[in-house]
Amino acid sequence: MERIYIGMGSNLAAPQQQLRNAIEALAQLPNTTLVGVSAFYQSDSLLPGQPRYTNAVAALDSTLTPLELLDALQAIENDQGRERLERWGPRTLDLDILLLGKRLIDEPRLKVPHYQMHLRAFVLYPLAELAPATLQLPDGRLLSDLLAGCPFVGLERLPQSL
Ligand code: PH2
Ligand code: MG
Ligand code: MG
Repeated sequence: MERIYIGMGSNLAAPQQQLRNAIEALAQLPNTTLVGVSAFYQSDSLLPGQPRYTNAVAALDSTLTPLELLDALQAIENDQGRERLERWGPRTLDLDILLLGKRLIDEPRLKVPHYQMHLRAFVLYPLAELAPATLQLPDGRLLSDLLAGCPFVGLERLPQSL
């Protein structure tokens, strides 16, 4: 059993409701327990000209294999109307595997840790609500160090999330 962190994001079609629906779907995954969900955070899109995003992080324990988990997350994205028109286009739901225990995965379909998680305040601050500051990435970097290098700028933590 491994602790898994999932980054969730939406900037189309009632983003907060999209995240709530995704959380329900995560809780129903086979061989998986939903351990926690962060608050919701709003921020501007990294790509200009798109609606603002709502983001959160979920923690899971699961015995699914990494590719089974990826398939399950993509099925949830598709169920919630995800259209894959362009890379980084606006989306109803994005579910990204951030961390999978201490595994380092470099396969065509799946790279873990998420390659940009250390740069994204909308990932690191919700993650820090669920994980200890001593959390280590596979390369030994500490979550506390990533946070120190990524200021809490442009993020709005919503008072009421779920
Ligand atoms: N995801 C992107 C591109 N830009 N911006 C914010 N604020 N939040 C996201 O989740 C996000 C983004 C592509 O995955
Ligand atoms: Mg994605
Ligand atoms: Mg993403």
